[in-house]
Amino acid sequence: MRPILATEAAALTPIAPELVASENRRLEPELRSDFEHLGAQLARRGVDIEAVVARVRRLAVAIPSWGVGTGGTRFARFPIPGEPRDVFEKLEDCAVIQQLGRATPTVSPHFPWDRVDDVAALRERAVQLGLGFDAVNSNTFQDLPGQAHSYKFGSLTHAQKAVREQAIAHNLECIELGKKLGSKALSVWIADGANFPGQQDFAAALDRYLESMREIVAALPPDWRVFLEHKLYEPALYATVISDWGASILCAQQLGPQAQCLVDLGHHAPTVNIEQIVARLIQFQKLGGFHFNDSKYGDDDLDTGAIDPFRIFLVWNELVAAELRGAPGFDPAYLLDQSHNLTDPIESLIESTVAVQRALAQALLVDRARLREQQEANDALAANRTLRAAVQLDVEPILAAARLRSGGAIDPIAAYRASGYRARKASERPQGLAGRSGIV
Ligand code: RM4
Ligand code: MN
Ligand code: MN
Repeated sequence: MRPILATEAAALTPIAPELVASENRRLEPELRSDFEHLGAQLARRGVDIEAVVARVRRLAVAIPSWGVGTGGTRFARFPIPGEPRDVFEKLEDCAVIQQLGRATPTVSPHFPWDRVDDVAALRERAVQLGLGFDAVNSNTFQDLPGQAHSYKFGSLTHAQKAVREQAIAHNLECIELGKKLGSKALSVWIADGANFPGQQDFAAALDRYLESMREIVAALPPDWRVFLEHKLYEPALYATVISDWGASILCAQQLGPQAQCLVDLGHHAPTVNIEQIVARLIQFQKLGGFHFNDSKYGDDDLDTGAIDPFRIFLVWNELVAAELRGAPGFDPAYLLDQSHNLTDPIESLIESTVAVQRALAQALLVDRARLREQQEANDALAANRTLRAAVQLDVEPILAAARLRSGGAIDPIAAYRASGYRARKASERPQGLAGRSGIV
C-alpha cells in the first residue's frame, strides 16, 4: 500500500491529529496485510483494487444538520450530554465526522431549524472547519411561533391561497439562504395530504402543488436543482399529495429539467422494490439524489445498512451500472437522513457513511460483462450468483485504505471514542439549554 498521504491543509480539526495518527500507526500493519490479501483475491477476478479505492475516495455524502442532534419518537426523546445546541455546534460535530471519515465534506441545512442572524458567519465557520453546504431543506410541516397561517391542513397544496403563498415565500427564502451558503439545490418535502377519505380532492391538491412549485422553480438560479421528495404516509395517514415516485416523476416532468426526484429509502412501503425505482428514475433522467437511511416498518430513519444492507447494495448496483454506461444526466446527490434515538449521532453517522461506501465498493466488484452474458442467456441462477459474489468478499480493507489515504482514521469509531470528544462537549455545552434538534 502507498504511504499515508499528507492531509489536505485542513482547517480546524476538532480531534487532535496526533491521536488519529497514533491510532493509525497501531492499526496500519494489520490493514496492510489484509489489503494485500484482498488485492490478490480481486486480481484473480480481474479487478484492480486501486481503482476501487480511488472510486470510493471520490464519493461524497452530505450530513444532515438535523442528524447530529439526538432524535426521538412520538413518545419521547432522550437527549445525551454534550449534544449541539445550535447550528454552529452542529457544524463542529459534522467536522468530527469529516475529520475521521473523509467522505462527508458537506452539510445539508434545514430551515428554519438552522436559522441564524448572520448567514455569512455561518458560512465562514463552515470554511474554517473545512466544510461546505449541500442541498437546503425547507420546512413547511410545522408552525413557527408568530407565523401568520397554519400548515395544519397543508402548505404548498393548501386550499387557501394565503397559506400557499406563505409556503412558497419560505421556499424562496431557503433558496436565498442557500445562495449565501454555497448550496446548489433545494429539497422540498411536504407533509400535505389527508387523514380521511373524502377530505381532499386529489386532483385539485396536485394542481395546487404544481402551481406553487412552478413559482419555486422560477426562482432557482440556473445551476440549481430542486429535489422533490415523496413519502407514502405520515403525518398524513390516508393519502399524501406526493405519495410515491410516480407522483414525483410526473411532477418533475411538468416542472422541467431543474426538477428531479429524491429517493428517501424510508419513504416506501416495506416490500417496494426501491432499486427498480432507482433504475427507472435514471432511465428518464429524473434521479436527483438520495436520503439514505434504513427501515424495517416505515419511515424508521434507522442507520443506513443497519437492517437490510443487501438493499443498499442493490441500489448501488444500479448507480454503478449507470455510471459505467455514462447514463445521460446522471449526477445524483447523496445525503443521509436519519434519526438517532439510541446512539451517539456522531458514531451513527460515521458508521452510516461507511455503509454507503461499502455498498459502492461491493457494487464496483460486480462482474458486469459476465452478468450481461448470463442475463442474455436467461441463466437466472448464474446471474444471481454473479451479483451475490460481489457481497461475499470483505471489502473493509478498501474502505479503511480509502480513509487513511484521504487523511482519516483507519478505525474512525475507535479514534472517536479514544478522543473523549463527547465528554469534552458535555462540559462545554451545558445541559438544559439543549435545543430540540432531532426528528421526532
Ligand atoms: C421527513 C423527510 C425529510 C426530512 C424530515 C425531517 O420525513 O424525510 O427529508 O427533512 O423528515
Ligand atoms: Mn428525507
Ligand atoms: Mn423521512
